[in-house]
Amino acid sequence: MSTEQLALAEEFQQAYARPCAGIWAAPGRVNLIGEHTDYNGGFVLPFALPQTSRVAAALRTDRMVHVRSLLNGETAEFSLDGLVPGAVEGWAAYAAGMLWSLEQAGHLLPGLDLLIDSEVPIGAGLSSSAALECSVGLAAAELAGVELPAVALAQLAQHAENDFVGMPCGIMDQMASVAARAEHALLLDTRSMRIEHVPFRLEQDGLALLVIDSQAEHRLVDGEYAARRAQCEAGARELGLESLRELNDDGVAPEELTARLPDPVTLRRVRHVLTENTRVLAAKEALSTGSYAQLGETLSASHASQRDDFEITVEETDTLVETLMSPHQSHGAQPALGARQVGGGFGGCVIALIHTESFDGLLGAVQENARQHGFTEPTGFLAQPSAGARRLS
Ligand code: GAF
Repeated sequence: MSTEQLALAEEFQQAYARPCAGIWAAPGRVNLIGEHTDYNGGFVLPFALPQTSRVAAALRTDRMVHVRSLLNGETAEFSLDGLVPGAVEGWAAYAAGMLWSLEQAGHLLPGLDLLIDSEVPIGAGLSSSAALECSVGLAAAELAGVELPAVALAQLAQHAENDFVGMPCGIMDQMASVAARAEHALLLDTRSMRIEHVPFRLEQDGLALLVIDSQAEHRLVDGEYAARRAQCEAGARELGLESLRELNDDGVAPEELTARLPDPVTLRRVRHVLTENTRVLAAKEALSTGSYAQLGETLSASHASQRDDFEITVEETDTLVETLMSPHQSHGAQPALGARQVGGGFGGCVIALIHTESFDGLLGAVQENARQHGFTEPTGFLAQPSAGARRLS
């Protein structure tokens, strides 16, 4: 056991006056590209972060669940009997929802004592909620003797988030958390659920992927995400399609949409999804062939499409992207090769493909720029594509 795992096991012992049966972990993710395509049957290309949600767990002999978080010191208690959406709220709803979802799928669970810790930044668009759901799901399934393939676990976690928490997300975050591989990005076709692990090692070329938390408030359960999803679904209906993905299958050019979608908002939303799916496949190709200039351009084009067509960026993230791409760096750094906002939108993180030696200079430049604009100072780190959910001990 690592020092961190020992510390979590000791905390469990203190909280519940008995040892835990094991520790499970599930990572947060960065989406390299493919935003708001997952609920449109499209493509996404995320990778897992080294930062995980970890849960120490042990079975109980009743049907009660006690879940404690080391992040805020709070404990929630509920019974699995009569557990319904709305019965548990706040952070604990993600854990309760996962257990509810497992039971809904016919997997009868015993009671559980759970202790949760996490390094995944919360509310930054790095999927702290999917990491929590998947770590709890993995722990509960294993302790209850339920064998679940990764895709089934991800789908149950999505069901928890959609129908217990009330966030109509797609499947990307949960799939990235359970199925990612170290040093690879995960190309996922969300319609067929086919996955391909794409080698993603930038160091050998002197490049790195910078993640910058804009610190701009990022809230997804407040209606904008659901509104975008509804607009996409309405667009598909208007075009007589089951999902907007079919536009890519049919080789429709973005310009052809203008005549078919008279409402300008619907036109912009649909155009984003169509062009973003094309960009995911282009990014995968660029990654596979080491064409980093092209990869960078594709990332920046994704940001522009999120800003102009999907309208989910905010001033803080637009400014971050502009600063990262600016050739006039005052900190002796080369501009990024490409940059874009990641995740559901309306704040959160920006990623940038950068020359590794420019890390300090670029971070300094965006921090100085944020101060000038009166924004909260952003923080940043270099992301390492890491392994998916697993048992640690
Ligand atoms: C959030 C959702 F949870 C994902 O399913 C996905 O739609 C993403 O926003 C946007 O690409 O992370």
